[in-house]
Amino acid sequence: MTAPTGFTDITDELAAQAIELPSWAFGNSGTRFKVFGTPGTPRDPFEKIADAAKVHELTGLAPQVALHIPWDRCDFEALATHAGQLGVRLGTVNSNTFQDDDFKFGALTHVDERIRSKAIDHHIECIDVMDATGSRDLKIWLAEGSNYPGQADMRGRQDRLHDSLAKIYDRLGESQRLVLEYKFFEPSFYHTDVPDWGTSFAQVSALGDKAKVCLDTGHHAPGTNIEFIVMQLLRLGRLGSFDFNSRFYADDDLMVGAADPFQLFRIIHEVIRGGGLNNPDVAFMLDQCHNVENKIEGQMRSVLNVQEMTARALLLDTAALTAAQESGDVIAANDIFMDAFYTDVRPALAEWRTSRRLPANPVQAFRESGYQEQIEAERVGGTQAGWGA
Ligand code: LRH
Ligand code: MN
Ligand code: MN
Repeated sequence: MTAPTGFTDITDELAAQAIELPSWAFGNSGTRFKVFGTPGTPRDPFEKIADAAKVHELTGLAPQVALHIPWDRCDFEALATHAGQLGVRLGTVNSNTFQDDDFKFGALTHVDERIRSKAIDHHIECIDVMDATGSRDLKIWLAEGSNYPGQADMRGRQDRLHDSLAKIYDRLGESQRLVLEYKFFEPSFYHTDVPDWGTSFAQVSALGDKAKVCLDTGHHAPGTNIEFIVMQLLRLGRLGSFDFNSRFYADDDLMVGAADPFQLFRIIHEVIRGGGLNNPDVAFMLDQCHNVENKIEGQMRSVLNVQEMTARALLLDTAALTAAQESGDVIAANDIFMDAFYTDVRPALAEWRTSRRLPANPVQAFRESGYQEQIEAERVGGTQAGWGA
């Protein structure tokens, strides 16, 4: 089996790659129509970490796990110790202001000072959790907005958002960060208070250097050139993290690289171009739900998809591409770009994994490991990801 030209030159970058898994991907999830229960589903955060550690053990790609508060509320020091014993670390802490009746008309943007304080306090609690777990990033996604024109004072809400975020920002430790995630719709359908990268950028820029933007790939209108946004945020030094997933229609939260591998390739190309690959300032996270597929396998498939598209993007002949671009040779430039995308790196990656004492085929190794049978026998009454809780 011959590896693609240049494969040996990219193995250091591949070895350094680290992707953060979401704890909620291991819980039961579904749509507003039905949440399917799955045998073996974790009953608590400790079991979610165990499943995440299995993904890392078999792929070598996922050393960190993101938490969601309140879904993962527990003894966080014990959880961090448990994670360490299983060879992983606790990562980003996600706040949640979307499941409390008080926040029906807003949380950080609410007109009522009492409600805003409650929402700010929740974020302070999340930073307390970060202190206990040693996590660096607080990720804020807000479900706030309105459904009808005239329902809300959009401008007033923007001002209140700034005031609330500034209070949260002030509580961050020296090496902690805040990442603000945008989303153009849902659960609000007319306006969202942080709908796009520009709003997130404006809000985080007004806070300070420890505030960055989180880009969730499923949070854009269909047809959006997401790699352009990646390029721009890296250029501006404000890309803090990715929530990777893929989508056909809306915020589908499907396995990254499943719906549109070419888009993932294009995004990673811009990450590399902008110096964001294996750069600690840019966290690679997954934000997915596995409604019908096996959750551990779904997470494995996802990190392997990211790895595959990273390898292809690293193999791009950038010198030839630049020459073609600068000489105005449109066809040659596009050919060079597509050559990298069409390179099948799977056999080379399988061989390289074996050389690092990882299974050539991690999903098959998982199926042969007996882990799924073991958790199905041991865990009775698994919990939902939090969506239906
Ligand atoms: C919102 C979102 C956000 C939440 C997660 C569960 O759609 O992407 O990141 O924290 O889903
Ligand atoms: Mn997200
Ligand atoms: Mn989402």
